[in-house]
Amino acid sequence: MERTLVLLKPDAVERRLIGRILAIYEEKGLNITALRMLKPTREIAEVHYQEHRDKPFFSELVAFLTRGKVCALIIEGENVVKTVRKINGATDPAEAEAGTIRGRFALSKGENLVHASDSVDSAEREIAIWFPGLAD
Ligand code: IDP
Ligand code: MG
Repeated sequence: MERTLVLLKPDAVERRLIGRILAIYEEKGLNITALRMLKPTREIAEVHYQEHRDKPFFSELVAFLTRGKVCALIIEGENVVKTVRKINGATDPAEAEAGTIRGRFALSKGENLVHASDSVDSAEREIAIWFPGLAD
């Protein structure tokens, strides 16, 4: 079964939106098969977002992800990578469809509540970072 790596970022935890967001994935019929709460180290954040290391917002992004606890999830289901990206909505909440998580609950392109892997390969790379015991 396909897997994806989801993060409920520090803004989601601070705003006490974990329960509502988890319910959205579950109501879709997806299975949450692993879940942990942790405050990411700088190293984890930098490896997770390595594709963005040359972007102007990289240091802001790492500071954001490491400022508090995140809720890391593995979600499984048919076409789960694409489906969760669709449920989350576009990166910029101003562009996100109104029914998506970012469209409903977020305003800021930086603080946009959720991360989800963008491909099956990314998912396996990211699962190895956040759930080293559950890597393939
Ligand atoms: P994604 O989360 O929708 O996959 P990416 O382009 O991979 O979007 O960007 C990763 C994260 O970096 C975004 O979710 C957002 O938190 C942050 N980010 C992206 N673009 C900007 C920006 O222009 N300014 C500030 N933060 C940004
Ligand atoms: Mg991305």
